[in-house]
Amino acid sequence: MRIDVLTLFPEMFAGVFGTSILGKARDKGIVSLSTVNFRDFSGNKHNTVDDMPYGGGGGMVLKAEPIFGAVEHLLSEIQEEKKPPRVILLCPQGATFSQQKAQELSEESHLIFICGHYEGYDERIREFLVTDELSIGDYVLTGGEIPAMVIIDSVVRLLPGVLGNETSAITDSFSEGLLEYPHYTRPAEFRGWKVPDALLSGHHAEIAKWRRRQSLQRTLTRRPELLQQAELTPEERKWLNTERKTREAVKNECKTDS
Ligand code: 21W
Repeated sequence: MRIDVLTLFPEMFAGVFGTSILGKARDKGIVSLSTVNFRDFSGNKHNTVDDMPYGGGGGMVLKAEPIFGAVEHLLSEIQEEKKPPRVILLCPQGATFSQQKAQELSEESHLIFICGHYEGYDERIREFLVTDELSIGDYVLTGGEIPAMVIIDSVVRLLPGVLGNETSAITDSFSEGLLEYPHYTRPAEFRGWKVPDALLSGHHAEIAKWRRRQSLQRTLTRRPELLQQAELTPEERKWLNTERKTREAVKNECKTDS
């Protein structure tokens, strides 16, 4: 996979792209990670990339020329028979990024990310250049660089050969729609706190059953909305309903007590 990031702050990416799993994926040649400073494509002698908005009002707007110039420069480098890249604009009003989107993007061969920095974009960038608009959630950041890093991290780890243990990408939270069960390692007792007996039993079926129960319970308490999408057996749905009723009863008990 090839990934290019358009940014005014390429230095922000050096550490993230060179470290840990992303650094290894790059060293192995599974992904190429590059940045382009779109100021180099301003096309004017003062190298300006933004301007005042037509119609007035506050804030500055990123100009169309530098962004089109940088993207078209990248397109000119690739052979025409290749599938065209996804051109992804990071912006607060984009669709919220998710594991499903990570999966979808990991099947592409070329991604181009466009990062602005606390500014609006000239609407023609959205309309005539971009294929996707993404946000990472409902909070305000200073720019699209950190969101681009978040998305790239989650996409690259899904590429074949990136994770040592091939099963870990699949069994992680969200991939099967449930939160993970609790993990323990040695010692079996730490400051008097014991590891659950089921995990010490060595009985594989019992361990699997315990873990599945814990996953379901944990998802019910922390992220009940995930259960609507999760793949559950009829028995599991039934068990969750009794669990819900027990919790409801306990809650009502507390109300009458106070
Ligand atoms: C913050 C950009 C506020 C724009 C007109 C002129 C990308 C982000 C961002 C930012 C505004 C993401 C304006 C979650 C985020 C991002 C910076 C408002 C200012 N309008 N996901 N100037 N949160 N944020 N517009 O902040 O670029 S993905």
